[in-house]
Amino acid sequence: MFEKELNRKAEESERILRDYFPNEQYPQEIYRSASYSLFAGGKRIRPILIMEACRLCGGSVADCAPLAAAMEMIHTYSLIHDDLPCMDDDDLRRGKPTNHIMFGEAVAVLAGDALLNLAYETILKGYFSSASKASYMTGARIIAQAAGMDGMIGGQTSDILNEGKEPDPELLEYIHSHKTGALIKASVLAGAAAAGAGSDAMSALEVYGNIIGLMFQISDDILDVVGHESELGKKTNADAQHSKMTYPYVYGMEASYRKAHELYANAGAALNRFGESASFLTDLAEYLYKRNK
Ligand code: GRG
Repeated sequence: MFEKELNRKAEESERILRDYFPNEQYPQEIYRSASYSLFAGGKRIRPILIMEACRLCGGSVADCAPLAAAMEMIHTYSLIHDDLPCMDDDDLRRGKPTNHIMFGEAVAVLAGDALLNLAYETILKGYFSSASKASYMTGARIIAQAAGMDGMIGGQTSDILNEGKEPDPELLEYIHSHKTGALIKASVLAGAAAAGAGSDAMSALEVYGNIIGLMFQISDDILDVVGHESELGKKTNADAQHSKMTYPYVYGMEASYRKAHELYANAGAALNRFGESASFLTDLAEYLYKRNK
């Protein structure tokens, strides 16, 4: 039942992304490169979070579709750039050769840039048709901030600059909450904001967003150690090879499993005020906790 609903929402995200992706024109290579990564079969967790938080707070898909598309474009650009030789230097992503392997480094950099730009173009397009412009722009601002220096880019910078350092819990918390947690939390909050959610609902969703953001990254750290390349669609053991500041590195595997479980156990409680209508988000926390890809 949950899996069916998850697939339906992933397909809806796919449709929205296709609606906002431009038709190919000259120079075709950049359209092909951007589209190659955007439609490479991601799980679409972030747009799903946006749409579901929006619904939970009384909004509809129409209120947040451009924000959902923009978030996935930003996420995909970050993956393209993260895989570049100057960053994590990966040649497999979403089960396919990475963008720079297919199109060369220069075009991959440009495809990341193009997706980031398309994200903001999509957000601006959506503004004109949005029913509640102030709420929509609040959501847009949450996304922009989370993607920037006080969010994902800050986290990525710290991640790269601190490779090979001694275990440091404070640094780990900064890297995880910014590099990965920021976009996940922002997805929940932007969807809610687009629906005009009040401060109580926003606070509850912020707690939920923080919990699943950290849980998602700890699972990612664990999967990098024990996961399978064929299921994950990317190389494993990459964190140790780059001497990354990960949860298993700082706390060990046992404590990492325990922490991920503790976060999962608390995710549902954060949404108590919404009652049964939050069941999809509660189930999503379980799905993310138990994921193997
Ligand atoms: C280059 C500015 C810039 C930022 C990069 C995304 C990121 C920041 C780094 C990626 C490193 C990484 C693999 C982190 C783990 C968490 C994560 C973002 C996993 C990928 O997200 P999923 O599992 O991927 O949602 P799919 O492919 O399903 O969309």
